[in-house]
Amino acid sequence: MKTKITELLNIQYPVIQGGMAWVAESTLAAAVTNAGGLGLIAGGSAPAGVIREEIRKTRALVGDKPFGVNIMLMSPFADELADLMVEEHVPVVTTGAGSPGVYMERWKAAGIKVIPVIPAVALAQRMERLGADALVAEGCEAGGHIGELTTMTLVPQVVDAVSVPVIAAGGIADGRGMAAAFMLGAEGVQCGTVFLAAEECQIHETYKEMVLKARDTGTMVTGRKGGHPIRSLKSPFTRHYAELETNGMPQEELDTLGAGGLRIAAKEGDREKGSFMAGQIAGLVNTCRPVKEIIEGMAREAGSRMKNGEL
Ligand code: TUI
Repeated sequence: MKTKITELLNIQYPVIQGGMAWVAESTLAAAVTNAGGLGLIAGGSAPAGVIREEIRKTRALVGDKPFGVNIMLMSPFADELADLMVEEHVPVVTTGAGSPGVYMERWKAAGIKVIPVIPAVALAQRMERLGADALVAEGCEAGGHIGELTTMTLVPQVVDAVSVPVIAAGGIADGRGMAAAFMLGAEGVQCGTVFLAAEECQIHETYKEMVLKARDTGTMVTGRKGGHPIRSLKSPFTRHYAELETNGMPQEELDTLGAGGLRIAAKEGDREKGSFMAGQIAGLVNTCRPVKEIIEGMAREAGSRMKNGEL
């Protein structure tokens, strides 16, 4: 399966695994890379030492095959992670939750492929001007920190506004979604939720079960008022958080509660205190499968649904 993205990243299938904080570590990233996609390690809010370990573990599992690191730009450790990317010769860096402008020149000079995740056209154009190699256009069906636009509306508008390849994200978990993304002009997909339910994903069993059991209406968005909207699975925690928000809890306290909640969800599986981030496509994800089966199934189905049978 050949697209500009497979050529750019030197991968077999144009499937990128989302850089999910507290979720995407070396085991999952290596499984995705070894299955022919691009596995990502999430920088999340971890310090450089932790991510250096994950990079080395991933390399031990994938050899020379490409992988990436996602840098969450709201992290207090974003600066040291930016340096780490250069020191460790990480082949691909994706960024989220902000603009990577200050790091771009250094990364490009080091030969790193830089792929910012963006939720709007103006940001896409800014990132292209800064030298982005490709963009992930992420619609608000996605889990975690989201923008305003849906994948259906965002992707074609970004595709028309830039000349670098566009990867679609938000609401894609099977070959139908992948084929639809291609019809909108995307050249690849980034998936998160479907990999939460992968056999190789190391999250707490409760988190996985919640994804597998979720229905179409099983997620909600909190944090809109404070300007950091987050989509997660409905739970006692999200309902409590929404109440605190309505009752006017200061944004800083809400942010602390939310950020800590993701670690609790992934590591402890505590429904009362955890923030179980997942996308709206969780309703379609009903089986726990090996990564290889997910990626190959998706590519096969997408190919057979497209007019010429080939992506
Ligand atoms: O980044 C994500 N999804 C995330 S990050 C995350 S961890 C977190 N925890 C607590 C609070 C906040 C985050 C969980 N999920 N997706 C990519 C994404 N990037 N979505 C939206 C954006 C984005 C937003 C603003 C990208 C750029 C941007 O730029 C603003 C500007 O003007 O610089």
